[in-house]
Amino acid sequence: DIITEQATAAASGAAATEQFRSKQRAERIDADTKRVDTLVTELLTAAHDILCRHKVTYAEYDALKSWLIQVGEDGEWPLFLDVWLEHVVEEVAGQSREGSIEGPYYVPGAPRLPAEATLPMREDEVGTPLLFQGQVTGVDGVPLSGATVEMWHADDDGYYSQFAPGLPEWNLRGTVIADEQGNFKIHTIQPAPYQIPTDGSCGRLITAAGWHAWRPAHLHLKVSAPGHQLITTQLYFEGGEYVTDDIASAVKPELVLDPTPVADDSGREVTYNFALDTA
Ligand code: MBD
Ligand code: FE
Repeated sequence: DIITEQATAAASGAAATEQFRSKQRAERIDADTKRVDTLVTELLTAAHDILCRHKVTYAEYDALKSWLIQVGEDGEWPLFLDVWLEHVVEEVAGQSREGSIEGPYYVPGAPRLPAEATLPMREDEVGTPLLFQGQVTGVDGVPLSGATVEMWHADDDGYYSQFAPGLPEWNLRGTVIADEQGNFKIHTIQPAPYQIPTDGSCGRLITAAGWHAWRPAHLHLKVSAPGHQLITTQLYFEGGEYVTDDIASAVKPELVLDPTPVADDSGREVTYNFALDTA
């Protein structure tokens, strides 16, 4: 190919918006007038207070208006919300200490794979090979036969399949079915840090505010078993760039892996276990 399609914020935003619409959590919220009144009034009061305290001008108000309109046009609301707000929602939900945010790039229905498997990847997939292995048990330590470990992550260029052009549909995405003892061994490559697209509204905000645009390299996981609570989490790499300075504020110390080199130095491996609460 002479012309290679470039990754754009608008294309990845549109895909993330589409994904969100199709997988939106099933529970519908009943319009509770009191709750809506309380939350929206407090949000607006906080905004009014900022406008007053900083004497925000008409020019700044118009800049805000035009930026908000553009976020929607770029499809970047999922990105904006998951980077700057989801970590607090996750903390409040306080599901498990092992949990972390889902982010905008989860796609349900990745190919089902046996307990020891290699994630779908290109023949020439770049990156340090990584063996991620462990066991899924209940909090009581009882192995959960046939637990499901869904993993998805970016490639060595920081791109997610289905959200950047030119990648196979399920690249670096899989649904691994653990064995009778709840054990799994997932062969993949180590992802690279993820950069918020610089050519969209979120990128413009980051530049305008003088921030950096990076998340540390991470693996996304959803681990589940019948009768148990789902864990949605992310795992990071000890010493990796941005681990102490994640733009999405989603790193917790217990989520940082320290893989060791394998015997012939052909890659790295790490063991990480999951203990699921009963439903
Ligand atoms: C990501 O890859 C991600 O995991 C989050 C939370 C936000 C933006 C991009
Ligand atoms: Fe991610």
